[in-house]
Amino acid sequence: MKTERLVKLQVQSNRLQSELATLAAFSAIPAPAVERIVYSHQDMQARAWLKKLCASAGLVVREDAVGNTFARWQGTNPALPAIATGSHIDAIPHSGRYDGTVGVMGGLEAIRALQESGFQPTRSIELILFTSEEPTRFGIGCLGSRLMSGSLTASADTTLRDPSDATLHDIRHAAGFAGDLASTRLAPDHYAGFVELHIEQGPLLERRGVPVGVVTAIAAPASVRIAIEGEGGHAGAILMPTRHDAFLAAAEISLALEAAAKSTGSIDSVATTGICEVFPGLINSVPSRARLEADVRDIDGSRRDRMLAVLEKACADVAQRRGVTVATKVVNRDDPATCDAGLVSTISAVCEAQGIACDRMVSRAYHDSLFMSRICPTAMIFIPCRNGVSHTPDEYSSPEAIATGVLVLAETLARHAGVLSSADGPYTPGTGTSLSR
Ligand code: HGY
Ligand code: MN
Ligand code: MN
Repeated sequence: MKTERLVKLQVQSNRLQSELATLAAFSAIPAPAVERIVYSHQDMQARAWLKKLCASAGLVVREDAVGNTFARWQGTNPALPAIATGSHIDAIPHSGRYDGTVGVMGGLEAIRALQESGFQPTRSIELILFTSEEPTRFGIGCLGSRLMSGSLTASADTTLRDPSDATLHDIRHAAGFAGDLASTRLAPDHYAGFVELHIEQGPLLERRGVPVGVVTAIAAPASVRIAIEGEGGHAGAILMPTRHDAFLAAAEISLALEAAAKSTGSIDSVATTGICEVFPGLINSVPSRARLEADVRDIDGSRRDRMLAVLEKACADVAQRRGVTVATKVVNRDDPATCDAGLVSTISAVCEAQGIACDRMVSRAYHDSLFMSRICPTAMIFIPCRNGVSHTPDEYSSPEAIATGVLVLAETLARHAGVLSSADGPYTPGTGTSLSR
């Protein structure tokens, strides 16, 4: 089979950098920090700006009932399932400008580079902006891709509430996204494949001096809400032996979770108590209530579940010993994902053809790819970020690193968007065959 690499693929790095800078400015807090909470004014401004950019690239744009946004480059055979790419633009408070946005703006740039190289896809190529990848507003990550993949049902419309106690239903309608939430669900054969470009959010690629990571698996995330009821009272009058201090119970539980993660025997086990609220939160009042939210992950689902079991036991022990009540609620407990071998081999083949070093690796962060893998062959391309830092204002990935990731993404998409002539029959992703133009 005649194969040739795409030539003349030019990533317009200056255009991409200026767009990343523009996107970063849609923020609720001043630079260099970024905050762009889903459906916020800044998020809606950024979405409007991005939709215009996609339209000016000749892409057909549509949004679903929760705001997942799809920008399609129609292929010559639109009946074929598209190959997709994309990521998220929502940003947690006090975060940086590259998490997610590199996958959205880089995906758009990959499409424009292919257009400008004269490539004509047979299978459509679609850019996806996923709604609410971060758990900040609704307490669960990957809201948009969970709904697309059926990992979350339409009941979320009323069960998910934000800190103001407004429902997802009311908030999305106020943002202009109407329609039945069930309509966000995509059929398993809707896409031929999905490839997400993302910063590594870890130090390995930079430490090894390798420009591209080919992700083979995505860690299994779980999050748990823990409510602790103790007894409050006067910080001076209540004697220590009679106290039922809710915060100290919370502290013991958090330390037990840390010990659970450190004692599994694997470096892939991680756990964080990222939220701790204390009531009444006054210096001279013994905490009567505390609320924790814990994030527990591992690349191995059963090892992750063992950590959850240790956490549950620690909650029961602390409740009994300290005379407090502890209620736990598992918000999500997701399986890990294995990336598609065909797409992984295509990305590796593209790197080889381009003379770009690449390493295979796991993703310790979760991504929308975790849920896209439930409905289509999925893989991820990682690029290095400085000191492995992410979710902070000094998150940084160089223009060169980003351009390299876009180049690899563009050619990977092209190899799966082209379909061999009818004599060869339609190309099915997973074989990793490169395609003639
Ligand atoms: O938390 C995560 O892994 C992702 O960055 N939301
Ligand atoms: Mn993130
Ligand atoms: Mn992300």
